[in-house]
Amino acid sequence: MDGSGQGAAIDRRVKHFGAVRAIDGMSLAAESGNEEEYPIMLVVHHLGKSQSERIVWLCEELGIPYDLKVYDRDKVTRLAPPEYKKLHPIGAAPVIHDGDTCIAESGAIVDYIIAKYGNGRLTLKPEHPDFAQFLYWLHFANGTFQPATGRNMILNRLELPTDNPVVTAMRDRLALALGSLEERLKANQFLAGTAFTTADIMVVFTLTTMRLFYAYDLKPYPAILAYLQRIGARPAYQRAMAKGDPDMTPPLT
Ligand SMILES: N[C@@H](CCC(=O)N[C@@H](CS)C(=O)NCC(=O)O)C(=O)O
Repeated sequence: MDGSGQGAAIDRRVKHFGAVRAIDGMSLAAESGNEEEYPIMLVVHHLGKSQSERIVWLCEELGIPYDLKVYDRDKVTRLAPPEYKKLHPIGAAPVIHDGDTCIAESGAIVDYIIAKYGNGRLTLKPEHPDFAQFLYWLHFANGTFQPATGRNMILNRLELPTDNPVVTAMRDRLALALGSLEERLKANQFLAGTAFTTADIMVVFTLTTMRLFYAYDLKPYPAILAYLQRIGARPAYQRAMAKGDPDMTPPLT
């Protein structure tokens, strides 16, 4: 290897991440015909049953090479183990490394990977008629929907009376979020419209795996359930779930 060009990039993957993973990454790049475009290998640190599944799924949708490191949650606290907490000062999943760069926060990581390796895929340009909708649902995921669900999860653990005004207000907020998703998906195949985008990748965790932590009912939302069937049929989603959480049946119903 001469220290420059593709040979150096391949060598680096082997050195950093081990031969088996490097071979996996190279074959993925070869399949997508993008070896030249992806000289750097990402490391996705996935905490079991967590929002980092979004990043595994994104990499699978894009067909980019990446090394997956899976960490189990602490059995008692269900939090990330100490080795995960050391990865980034925020101590929460997801975290990625891209060479010397380390970033956390799902939305930031999704935007980073799309900007660097997306080649215009899974996003919409400002000229696109659905651009505003795309941005809205992309940010709705962690700006409104996931916080609403998380607050209900915590309140549920406190076992407060069901008529407690805070409990009622938070349930109403979640119902409003689910109702707006239902209305959107009644009329559209995906959240941005006809195109599958990172808005879908951001929202789906809260509709699926999050229900293992707060088991809200999706039966009143047939359009959401039909959407989840479309998501579950995507080969990249299936691959991501099988790699990241092989013991979990994704909650799609
Ligand atoms: N807004 C953050 C949320 C990060 C977060 O709360 N991650 C959870 C997993 S879903 C976590 O790491 N929990 C374990 C812990 O806090 O130790 C993001 O989207 O990245």
